[in-house]
Amino acid sequence: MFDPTLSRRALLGAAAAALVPASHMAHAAKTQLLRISTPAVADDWHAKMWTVFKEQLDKQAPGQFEVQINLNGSLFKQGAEAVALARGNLELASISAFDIAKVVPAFSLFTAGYMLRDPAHLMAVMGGPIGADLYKEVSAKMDITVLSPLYLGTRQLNLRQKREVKTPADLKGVKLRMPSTKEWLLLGNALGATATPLAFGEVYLGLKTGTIDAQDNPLPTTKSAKFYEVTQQITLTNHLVDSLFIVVSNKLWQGLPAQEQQRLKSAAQAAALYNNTQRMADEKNLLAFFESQGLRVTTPDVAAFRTAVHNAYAGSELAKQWPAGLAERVAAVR
Ligand code: KDO
Repeated sequence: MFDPTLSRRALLGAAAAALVPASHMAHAAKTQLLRISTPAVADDWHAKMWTVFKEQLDKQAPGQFEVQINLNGSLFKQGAEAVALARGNLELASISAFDIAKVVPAFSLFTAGYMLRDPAHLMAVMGGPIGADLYKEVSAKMDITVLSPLYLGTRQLNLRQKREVKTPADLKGVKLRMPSTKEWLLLGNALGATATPLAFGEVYLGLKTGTIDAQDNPLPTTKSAKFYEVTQQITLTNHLVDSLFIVVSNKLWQGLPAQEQQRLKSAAQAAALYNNTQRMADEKNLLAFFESQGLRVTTPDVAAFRTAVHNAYAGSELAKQWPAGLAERVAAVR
């Protein structure tokens, strides 16, 4: 229906816009859009960290950046972010070692089970000279710049039904959901299960309906994505100290003045620190929560899993692509 008040307001708005001084228009045009895409659910720490990122930028450079946070893979689906960044269709994302390994084979070392000891080891490796060298290769080959590594958590098995799981042999025939790349499938099979590819957004329903028997994720994600509602057991395999990398498109990065680069980097580091702190605290406390929800928490023979996984990787095509001595250098980092 025709609303005279609205139309008068609209006309006044248009008139006011026409009177905006040119200097202000120039300022408005300078605002840099930062599109972020992540498959993470709103409640997970690596989704919430982007608000920390945004708040820090808004404080340090008011009006300079427009930060647009897209969750649940709503802008780009899981795994598609790196290509979108390289093409300049996306400015920022948190991508995994698995995503990077598709283009930089050395990175697949960090997709291997039982390679990193704990979050401190991960951050020391990725924040030190090994990380710095690899990031140069990432920038050259993928057209993205790593602003900060972060800790996604230590991956644990989460089963739809209760089951005795002591060694990898006990997972024979278990359809263990993994993301779809060959590096992920290798990990799932190395654990003794039948790795079954499925996107993150479909895991809840897959567990509910029984198209898959299990999934593996760090405990904070098993909570935030509510997988505990449709599963009965958590088995503490600790098989992967998992990482993500906050990355920015070189199309944006290389055109930014040094001060703005510094602001983005510092906001990314603040976001990563927030994520890491919250996540590690959660990992200490969540088992009690899962038990209160009726899940059984079990401890398998981790040494048996470690040996089987190491053997599986030792004979793999993937390991042939690891630069000589890199695994030893990683292990020596304290
Ligand atoms: C997953 O699909 O299991 C995974 O944990 C893989 C990670 O690399 C990362 O993509 C993560 O999902 C998403 O960020 C959702 O938490």
